[in-house]
Amino acid sequence: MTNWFIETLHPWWNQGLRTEKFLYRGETEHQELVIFENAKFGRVLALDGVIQTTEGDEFIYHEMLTHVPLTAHGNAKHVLIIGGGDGGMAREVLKHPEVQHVTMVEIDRTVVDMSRVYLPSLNDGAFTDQRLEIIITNGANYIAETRHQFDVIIIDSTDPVGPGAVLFSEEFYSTCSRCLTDNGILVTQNGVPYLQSSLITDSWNRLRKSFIDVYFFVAPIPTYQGGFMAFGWACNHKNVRNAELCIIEDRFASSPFKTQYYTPSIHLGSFALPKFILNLLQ
Ligand code: SPD
Repeated sequence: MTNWFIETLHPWWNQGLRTEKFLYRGETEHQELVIFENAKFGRVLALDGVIQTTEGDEFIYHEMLTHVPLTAHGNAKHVLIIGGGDGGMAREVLKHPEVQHVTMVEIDRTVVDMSRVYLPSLNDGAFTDQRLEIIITNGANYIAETRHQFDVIIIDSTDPVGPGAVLFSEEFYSTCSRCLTDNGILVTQNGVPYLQSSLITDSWNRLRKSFIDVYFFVAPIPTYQGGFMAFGWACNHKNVRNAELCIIEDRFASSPFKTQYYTPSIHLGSFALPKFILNLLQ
């Protein structure tokens, strides 16, 4: 008999991935965690029935949410990741030699532990890097209480349901703004605009209350079905986003690491938004 994992994120459109084998299935303190194998995408991690990452296409998401802000900043020494329990975001951030310290605040210890066991290519050594500090707590509480300031804050969240909802709130964005250094950049996962149009409109309105420059950039990630995924960009300086291609190219050339999706041209091009997405910024 063929088994399928049916993702039921959207009320009118389901996505099915064939399950060759289940590696883990259980209720954590916060959510239902499932890890299984699929012949095309490799190992797949889902939370509360929603696909979070797959070995096959995770590189697009993790590269874009790290190399775009870090290369645009140019000298990010202190980076905060909210979420990121699978380790993919930390892996990409730590490719930047200028980064001195990464704080990863993940609410669910079991996601970190099971990703370490069943998805080792996601962190690929990041979990033993001396520059990484993992804190298990609620990201919104952490940011409200911390006295640290960060050059880049990356919100590697789930969709805005359950424990992830607070990470899309006006209050959370305002606290992030206070925790950024002068040229600091906040980036967020903002859903797939074609299917989750209210996410981008809501974040657009909420982020602009706390930041001078707010915009979005996009990338297509196959298992986040429905076309482009949008990533939020928020900064208190306008010129950080508008760095010229030659500057991004020079910075990228001086960092000797490999990518599978990110290039300086993709970096700039990802800010060119299709009209139907621009129409949502109102
Ligand atoms: N619709 C699912 C969006 C999931 C985004 N978060 C993924 C976490 C990967 N590190």
